[in-house]
Formats: sequence, structure tokens, C-alpha cells
Amino acid sequence: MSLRKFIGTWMFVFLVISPAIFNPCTAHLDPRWAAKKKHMREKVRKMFYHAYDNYLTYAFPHDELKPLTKSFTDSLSELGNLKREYLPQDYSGSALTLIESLSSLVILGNDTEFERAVLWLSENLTFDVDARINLFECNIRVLGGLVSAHMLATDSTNRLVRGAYENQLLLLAEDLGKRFLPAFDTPTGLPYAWINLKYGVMVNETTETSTSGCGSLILEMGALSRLTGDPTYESAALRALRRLWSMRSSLNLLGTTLDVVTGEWIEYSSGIGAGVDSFYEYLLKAHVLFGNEEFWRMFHSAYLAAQKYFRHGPWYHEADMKTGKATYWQLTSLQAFWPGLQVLVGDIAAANSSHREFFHVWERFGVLPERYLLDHQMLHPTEKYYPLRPELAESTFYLYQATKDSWYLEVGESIVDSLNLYTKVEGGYASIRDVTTMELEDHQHSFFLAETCKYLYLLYDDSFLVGRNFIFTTEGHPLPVLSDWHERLPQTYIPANWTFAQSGKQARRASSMSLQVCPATNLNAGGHGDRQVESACHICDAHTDHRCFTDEECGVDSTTCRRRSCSMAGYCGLWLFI
Ligand code: DMJ
Repeated sequence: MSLRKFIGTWMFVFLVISPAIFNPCTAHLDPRWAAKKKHMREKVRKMFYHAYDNYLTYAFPHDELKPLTKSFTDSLSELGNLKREYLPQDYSGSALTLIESLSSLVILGNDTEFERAVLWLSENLTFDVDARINLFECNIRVLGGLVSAHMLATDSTNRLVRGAYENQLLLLAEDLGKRFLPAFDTPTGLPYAWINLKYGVMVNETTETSTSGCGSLILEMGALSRLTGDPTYESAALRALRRLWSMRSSLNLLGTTLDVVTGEWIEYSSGIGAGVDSFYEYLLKAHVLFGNEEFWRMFHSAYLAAQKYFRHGPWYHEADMKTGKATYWQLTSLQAFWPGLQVLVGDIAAANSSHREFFHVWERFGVLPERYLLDHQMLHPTEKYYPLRPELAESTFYLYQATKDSWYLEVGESIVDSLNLYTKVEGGYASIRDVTTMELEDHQHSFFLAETCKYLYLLYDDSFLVGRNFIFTTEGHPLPVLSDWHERLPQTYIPANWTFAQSGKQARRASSMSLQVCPATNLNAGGHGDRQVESACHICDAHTDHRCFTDEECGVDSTTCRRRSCSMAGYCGLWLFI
């Protein structure tokens, strides 16, 4: 069989679930970079606090900082790139940036400030306000921020003074989740994009929403259900996701916008960027978080279709969901998350080549412009802005985790330098209105603290992740992967001839399954102190960079419990035959 036919016949998807993100196997340091990493970590820490402190000084408790005028904006009502219709008198902000900063504070090791923020929110935050909010944005930023912070506040690390925390963030999250529910009361189960927190869906509310808007709710609402024991939230999000998936074309493609009442597509063209991006992300991450095969099957089909119809070399264009024909040849800043997702899939080679192209564009302009017309080789005439987006930093972090290639540390350095050179002002970090002139705009988005700074910090210091399994929401809020949230215990694929000694070199082959502790699934991390880590069955790859020559050098995937094998590109992962 020719190689071409071989590849055509046996298309492989290679699932890694980056081991360094989810397990303790890859705690290794490149000695040449050790000092540099420390230096960069401190540089990023300073960035975070420059943004955070200025927010506290000039904007808190309002939503976001205006760093040029050192003032604030109550932007929760404005989120979603749609025009705010009105800002009610009684709406005084929801401390959005504080909520978004909670998990970053933990990752930076500032437990004191985390506690202070948690207690302030516990006492002061209310959602009983006459505010029309975007469901998607409020879900990923506020609900996700609260649920993640609640889980961090109640994990075994005791970062809060004993007795100070009595699940207040979870109660707030539950209150918010209840206010989301009227949005799902449609004939299709697809939620309205906008709701009023106090009064529910407004009369004459728009029935148009995006694919992300109804397909990226399952992590936060699912987590809320698991934490409260009330299945309503997860059921609503799942029903919407299933309905959305049922609307795919015969090519397994979805459009970008749709009507929640009729269930008809409005925009048939789609890609991996705005309006669709986190839909793909949540299918895979929901599979990781909840262990549900249904999510994996959806993701698998959707991912293959995206690679088939949108990809052109390292670039991604848009295509018509019915015909698969290319529509818009545009690179958008939001697309830069895709290589990070591909790392979770294990498609490292494709991730690396796309990431390089995004970075070239970054280098050319100094930052990533919102939209670049690939067919005309020019910037989009109006979308020339860069609002401090995290996506390139996010992918850089994932690729470094997967490969340990120090080149990604250099990419991170270049991102940090550009941010400090072009966007740092006395009052914080400002968005760029026009990348050709570097004219600034008076807005420091909350995701700069939730994601951009967080991923840059984790690139240089991932100690928060060592020995623990986390999945990051699309807004960068970590959720622990817990075996008791998994729908069913996975089957183990450990080959019979492996030995499971717990000492010496062979300790690598030990897993909680092999140690017969499944289904309790608590495995002592060994070599990382006494911390107990969640691991259903995980076995490390033989090499920390996951490179391999033979299958024998590959371990067992930590979340699916499937035996990993060696790809043609020489990386361990899960390969699926289709
Ligand atoms: C963030 O709010 C999230 O990452 C979202 O999924 C899309 N992008 C913005 C930041 O660019």
C-alpha cells in the first residue's frame, strides 16, 4: 500500500491529554533555561500585579479597568461584542475582574489575596440586578470563575483560614445558574444569547445566538450540577448541546449563528474562530472532565471535519457547512487557541506548524491583529485591534508542556516583551485599537488577568499543576479532573506483560489500576511528597518529552485509561482508527 493510500485509508487522531498538564510525570527542567524561567516568571508576576493593582485602585468593584483614564466600565452588560442597549441605574458592577482573577491568584501562590477576594465576594456580590447579560460570557467568566474558585477554596491545600469559607462562592454560583435557566426555555432547548439577571428573557429579545453561545456551557453548568447535586444545570446545557449537534450537516460541520426558536441556521459559513471556537474546545474538555464517550464521539467527528474542510496547510479558512467549500480566507486572533486544543488531542505536529504561523504574524505586527485577510495578504480594514487576547500565549503554554522545546519559552518571552512595550501604561495594560499605529484603547479586559497572564505564568512555572489533573475552561479557569465525576470507570488497557514494581526505574509503570486501588482512584504521587493525586489508571510515557520510537515507550492515558502508542511523527498518544 502506498504511503498516500495508507494515510488516506487510516486517518489517525492521536490523543495525548498532555501529561504534564494532568499528571506528575514531567517535572523536568531544562538546566539552560532554569534561571531564565525564574526571571520570566517574575516578569509575568509583575505584569499580573500591575494590571490587578490598578484594577483594584481605579475600577473595583466595577467590572473592568479603563487604564488610560484610570476609571472603570461596568462591562458585564456589554459583553459578547453586541451593543449594550442600556445600563440600568441600579447596576454598579459585579467586580468581574476580581472574579476572573481568583484562580490566577491561586496559581501565583497568593493565598492571602485569594482569601481576601473570596471573602469580599462572599459578602458583597449579588446577581439580583436589572442587567441584561450575555449568557455565554457570563457563564465562562462569572460562573466559571466562581465554580473554579470554589473548588480551589475547598481542595485539600487549606489555602483559606479554617472556618472562614462556608461555600459562599458555590451559593453565588448556584444563584447565578438559576438565573440562567429561563434562557433555555425555548421550543428547541437552545438558550437565548441574552437574559436579564433579574427579569429573565426580555420581551422582543433577539432569538439569534452563536454556536459557541449554546455549545460551550457544559463545563461550568455541569460542574455546578456535580457540586450542588442539582442536575438541572447540566441537563439544560446538555440538551442544548445535543440539539446543536443534531443540526450539523452531513459533512459534520456547523454554522456560526442560529435561531433559538426555529432551530434554523442563520449563518452557514463557519470555521474555528469567533462564534464557534469554544464549541470544539468544550466537546473535548467535557469528555476529559466527565469521562463521557458521547462527548468524545462528537468531538472526534467535529475535529476531523474541521481539519478536512477548514485547514489549508497551517492555516484555517472558513467553509460552508453544507458544501464544505471555502468561504472566507481569514486568519483571526481567536483561532490561535486551536494549536492548544490540538495538543490535548495529541496532534502535535499540526499544532506546531499552525502555532508557528500565528507567531510569525505576531512578530510581523508586534501583536496579533484581530483579522487578517489571507487571500489579499492584508489586514481587515476595520478589525485591526488587539484587545490583549490570550490565545497565542495559551497555545504556547500547551505546546511547551507537550514538547518541552525551549523555543516556546522564547516565544513566550517575545509575547511578554511586546505586551510590555506596546500595551503597558501607568494605569494598567491597554488594548490596542490599531496594530499599524499601536494606538491604544481605554480597556483592560478581564481575560487579561484570567488568561493572558495566567498562561504566560504557567509557561515559566507550572508547579501549580504538578501532581494534579486539571482542565482549563475556555476562560482559563482550572477545574480538577475527578474520577467520581466520570460517568463510568474507564477500562484499563494495560498490557499483561508489564510489571508494576513501585521502586526504581520500573515505578514508571505503576498506576492506580495496577495497584488495585481503582475504583477509589487515589494514587500517591510518589516523589512529590505525600499529596494524593487523582488518577484512574495513569502510567507515564518513558520519556518526559513524550517522544518515542516504539509503542513500548508509551504509557496509559490518565483520563481515558487507554494504552497510548507511538505515532508516525514519533509522539506517544492515543490513535484512533477511522
Ligand atoms: C475569552 O473570553 C475566552 O477565551 C473566549 O473563549 C474567547 N476569547 C476570549 C479572549 O480572547
